[in-house]
Amino acid sequence: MKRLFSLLLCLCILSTMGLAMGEGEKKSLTVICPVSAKVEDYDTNAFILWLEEQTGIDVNWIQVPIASWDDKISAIMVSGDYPDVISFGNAYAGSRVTQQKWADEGLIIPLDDLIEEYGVYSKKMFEEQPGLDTMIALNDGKIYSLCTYSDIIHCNYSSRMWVNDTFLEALDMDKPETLEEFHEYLVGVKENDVNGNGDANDEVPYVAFGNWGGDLFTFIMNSFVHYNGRWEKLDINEDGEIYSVLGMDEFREGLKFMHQLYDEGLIYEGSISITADGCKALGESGEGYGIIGAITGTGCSAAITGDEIYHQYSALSPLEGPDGMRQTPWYRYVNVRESAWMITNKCEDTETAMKLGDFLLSYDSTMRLRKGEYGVWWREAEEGETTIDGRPATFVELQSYGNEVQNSHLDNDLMFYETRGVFLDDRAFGPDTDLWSAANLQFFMSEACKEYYIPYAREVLPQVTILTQYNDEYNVILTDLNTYVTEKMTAFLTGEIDINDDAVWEDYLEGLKSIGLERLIEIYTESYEASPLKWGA
Ligand SMILES: [Ca+2]
Ligand SMILES: [Ca+2]
Repeated sequence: MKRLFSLLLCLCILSTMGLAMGEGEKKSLTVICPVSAKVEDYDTNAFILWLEEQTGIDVNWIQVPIASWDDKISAIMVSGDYPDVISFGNAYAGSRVTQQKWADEGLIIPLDDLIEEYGVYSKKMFEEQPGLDTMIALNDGKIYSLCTYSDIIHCNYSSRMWVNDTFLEALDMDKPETLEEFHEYLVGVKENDVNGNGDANDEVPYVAFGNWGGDLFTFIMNSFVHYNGRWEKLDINEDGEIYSVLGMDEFREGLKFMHQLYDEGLIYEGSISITADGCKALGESGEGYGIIGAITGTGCSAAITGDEIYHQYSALSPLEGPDGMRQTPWYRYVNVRESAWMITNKCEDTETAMKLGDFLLSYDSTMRLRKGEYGVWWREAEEGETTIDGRPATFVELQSYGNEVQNSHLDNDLMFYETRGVFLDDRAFGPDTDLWSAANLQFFMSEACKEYYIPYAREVLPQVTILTQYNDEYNVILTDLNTYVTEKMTAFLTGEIDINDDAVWEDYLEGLKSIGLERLIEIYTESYEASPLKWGA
């Protein structure tokens, strides 16, 4: 039924487009977008060819390597010679601030009337995701860009820890539930030959690599304080007051604990600078024996995918701290990528620009954009094929992809509407039901979230748009603060400065003050009050 509905919608929009374009008249558009390093070339990409054929629109793609996007797009906008449509695709960091600026300057146009008149899939998305249209609106309440919606459960709960079950067994321990038990486990790994290779010193108790969700601090800090790991590290209490965790006694207690682990040789020293590849090399350095006792990271893929070693690891729930705190940050709004489809004031055919953007949000387009060619990378499920929880599946993945460069799908580029079902939940599970296999990595992470993290989730403060008049001031404080805090946290961790010394702590607090932490909170609070995004809504 769902399929039929989607097919009807598809026919409906195609006939509308055909009518609007007139007989034989080919529409054209110019679109600029950052291109993933995993995508070869839009001009020959299978998804793009399909898209242009389906819509009858000939698109001139201005492809910018994602690494140079920020510089390139700024220069193009300043030059005044910019195209019909700008998509920030997956280069969305800070894009809302930029979007607001361009809207204020009249470089991009409001889309509300165009959505009303031509929107099919955008309307459906806004209907299915209540509050999304309000959320992406700018300060004047109008929508200036369509967005990508990508509901990936492991992005919502990205602070995770993995422990080695074989080591736990060797130590005759259950999975740690408290910080104390976790400490006991790490000591056990350090002192004993838990991997059984005859060497008591080759195990690494705890390692982290500094990627998103995998940093050294976030998982453990959440046993002390509401720590979201984001740059501004602000939180909101039950009374709706916004505060910073950075000067709190509980935050200091967390740092003391981290320093203790470091001091006792339980944290891998290279954790501060290690890369994902470095972690993987470390995890695989045991020639068939597990090496790492505990590792943070979005998957444990970074260190322990591949062979049998992978099977030794499973997720660890948040740990209970000394005052009973036990939680994981819930990044509720991380699903939304703004600035994915902006129509500029240079665009003469706004109807075509709107219709193409709208079509990208359809099921058919999303599946091909994200998963690749139909029949090659995925197909519709047949009767009897079921999901991991036993429901009838919608689709079957025929090939999974990792970091290879390809030219069939667009990775995370451009714009799409990916519900949790489209991403994973409606996918057929099997025939390879080994959760630890590389092909099932998404299931592995998803199941871990459901079982180990969601029961302890606490929503983080929504990341709101800072009011335009405060932007520059805010960014200066934020950058200084982040540099300062990152440096201090590392110095406290290693003992370069003493976390147990009150005078040193006072000095650190003074530093926060002189950078302007109070002012940062003030600006954020005012912006939060003006924003449609509300914590706990
Ligand atoms: Ca050992
Ligand atoms: Ca050993």
